[in-house]
Amino acid sequence: MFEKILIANRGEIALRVIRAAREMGIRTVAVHSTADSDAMHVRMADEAVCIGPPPSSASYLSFPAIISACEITGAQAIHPGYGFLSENAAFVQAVEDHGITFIGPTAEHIRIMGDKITAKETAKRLGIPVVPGSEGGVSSIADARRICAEIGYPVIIKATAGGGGRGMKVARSEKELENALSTARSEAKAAFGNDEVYIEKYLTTPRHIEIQVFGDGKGKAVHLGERDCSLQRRHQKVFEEAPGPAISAEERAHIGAVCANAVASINYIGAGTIEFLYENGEFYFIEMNTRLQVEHPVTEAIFGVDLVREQIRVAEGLPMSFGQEDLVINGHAIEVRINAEKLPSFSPCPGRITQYHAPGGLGVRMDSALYDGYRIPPYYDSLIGKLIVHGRDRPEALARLARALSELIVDGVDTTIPLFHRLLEEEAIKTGEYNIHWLERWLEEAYS
Ligand code: MV4
Repeated sequence: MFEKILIANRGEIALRVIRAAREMGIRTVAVHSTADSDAMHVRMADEAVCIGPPPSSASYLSFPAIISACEITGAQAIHPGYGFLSENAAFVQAVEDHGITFIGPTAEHIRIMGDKITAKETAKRLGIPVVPGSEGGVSSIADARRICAEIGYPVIIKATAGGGGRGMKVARSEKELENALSTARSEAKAAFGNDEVYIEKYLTTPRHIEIQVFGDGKGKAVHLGERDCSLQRRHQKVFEEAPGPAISAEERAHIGAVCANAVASINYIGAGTIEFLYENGEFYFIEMNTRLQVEHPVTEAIFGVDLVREQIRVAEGLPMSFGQEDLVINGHAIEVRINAEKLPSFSPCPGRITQYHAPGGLGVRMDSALYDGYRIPPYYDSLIGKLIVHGRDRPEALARLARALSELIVDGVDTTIPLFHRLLEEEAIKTGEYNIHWLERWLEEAYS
């Protein structure tokens, strides 16, 4: 049993991990930059170690600083949260080389899924449905023309080293192909130092549906249904819900079993998310995330499980505390991301929080590291809280969200809270009839 773990992260996710550890009787070590000396995760952990100056590259991303903090405090394991080092295979390797347990998947699984072509090949081999397209990277324009003639236009060109929407180009016809290919290549080279690209059939109006999986690393795995995360702005999720309003119980059971079997067969350990585009009743794999995700609380709400606790358990070699038969959906959950951003530009808005009041009551969870007087530093991302609501059904969750938002006070900086008040008035949100393009189109109208 771990006696002490280190959390290599900050903000709400650091608190999330500290909370799970404390309930398990495990002591916690926070790490922080000099910009975060007053942060809540530093106060809430049992111990804290300053690991460097404000830029993440010199603190939250520094292998030697974090590994030294482990050695100084005697922490036996590291939880990476999300972002930062959570999907860095070289970090996992370094941690293990120092005899420390990484609370997450193996370096090898992270590496496979980090390369989008290898990820897709692996998914296909494991029986997961993928988007039609090139087998691996595309080398020549002739190659590209042949593939696109086969799959039909429109097509999308993606960077092998990409992800999160960067380095993608759509070609609507053969005329546009050559240009799209060379632009995608040079953008990929500039952004990732790797100009390899691959081609897929472009799906015009899909939903983003992701399946939560969890493995014990010993050939056992389960799925915890899907989340619909279609409401995004510039590849940043804004509003997430579970279950997906467009997914039937039969579809869930089928794609869920496919995903659980796939990760079981590779002895996957811990939490993972298999991302799909969903259109006309079909699922198409796009990527796998080998970490706990920001939006994991909606899944926790409807299944009544603690995913961080399970991550810690399996990292210790303990079995998962549930099997597939124990995982029954109860109601509906929605998360909205509260960012310190000024609308309509969504430009970051760091500064001092003059007043913070979290909503409460039945079915309300506020994951945030804010407090009265806290100064949001300008160095990190703008997520300052997640409001998660749970109801017996979707209408109840929506009503609860409106009620909870009306109680939430974040003064001193601009936030995305007003956006959600407006969003909840929309018919498409009430009915759940939206896709990956809906939010950007609505923002153009609503904020013009
Ligand atoms: C696509 C696509 C349409 N067709 N792939 C964007 C981020 C990356 N994870 C995958 N992305 C997309 N891949 C094919 N074959 C459309 C998108 C996409 C998108 C996906 C999910 C959520 C929001 C999106 C917004 C624009 C484009």
